[in-house]
Amino acid sequence: MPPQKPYAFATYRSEDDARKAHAQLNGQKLESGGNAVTLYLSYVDSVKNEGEASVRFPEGLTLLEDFVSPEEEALLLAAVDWSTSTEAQKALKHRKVKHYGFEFRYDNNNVDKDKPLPAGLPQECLAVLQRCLHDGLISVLPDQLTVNQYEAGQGIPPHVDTHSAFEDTILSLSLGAKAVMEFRHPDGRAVPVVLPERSLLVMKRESRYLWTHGITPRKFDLVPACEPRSAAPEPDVSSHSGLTLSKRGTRTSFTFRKIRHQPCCCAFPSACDSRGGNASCRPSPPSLPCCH
Ligand code: AKG
Repeated sequence: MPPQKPYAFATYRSEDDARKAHAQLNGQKLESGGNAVTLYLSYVDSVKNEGEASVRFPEGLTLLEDFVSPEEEALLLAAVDWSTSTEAQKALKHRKVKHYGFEFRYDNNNVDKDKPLPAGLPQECLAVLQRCLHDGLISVLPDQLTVNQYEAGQGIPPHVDTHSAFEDTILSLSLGAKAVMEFRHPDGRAVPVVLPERSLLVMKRESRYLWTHGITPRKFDLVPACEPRSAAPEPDVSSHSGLTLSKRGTRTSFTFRKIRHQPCCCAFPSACDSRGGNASCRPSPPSLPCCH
């Protein structure tokens, strides 16, 4: 499936198979959820990968695959008790959210820094966070955790985490299922990043302060047909031979942040609420009434 194109390529083992498919499918109508589409088929001998311009990760973004084991993943997922949720959490009609350490307020996209929650971060997170410290991904332990649970079809609007609320490094651990997170630069560049289950996304500097990140609410993602399995700090996201559809499952993310107690003095004043810039780059509540 070439990106941004309304067509896909299918490869058949033999010319005979291709002819049969063409004869049976060309002009057929498909009905799906009230939408009707007609399939039009053409033959091609070969496909050039010219649409795959190289797209680099945003500066400061690192994806570490298999950061937790399947056993740790199960332990972390079991640590979240979804039966108790506060008023603020219930107000979110879409994905489920739970906060630890400090409540994240979706009305002002900030935290009440003088009102820590009675329980800190679940102790099940400690081994993972110690590994982050040991590997130099963070220099201090986070004190705020947001757990988001997305069913297929759910997402989170594009946003930059409020500069004045949190320090530089933001960690997001993906558990249970993969999803594609989209990063967008104010100049219009967009970089889709596949987050496999058990991977850790580390957002620092430009990727944390300037690029928005979000997950489009949909049931399928376009992912590389041969997923790169590399822990390289800035992989080339186009290093694949094509894209295919991946069905979304239930993804639970653990986002770890450190509360900021001094004004932010990042290198991105246009996006910095400490310098009077756009408070959080999140769409204002009236345009997105029930999400982030
Ligand atoms: C947030 O809670 O602000 C997030 O961006 C969550 C990201 C994720 O689900 O990985």
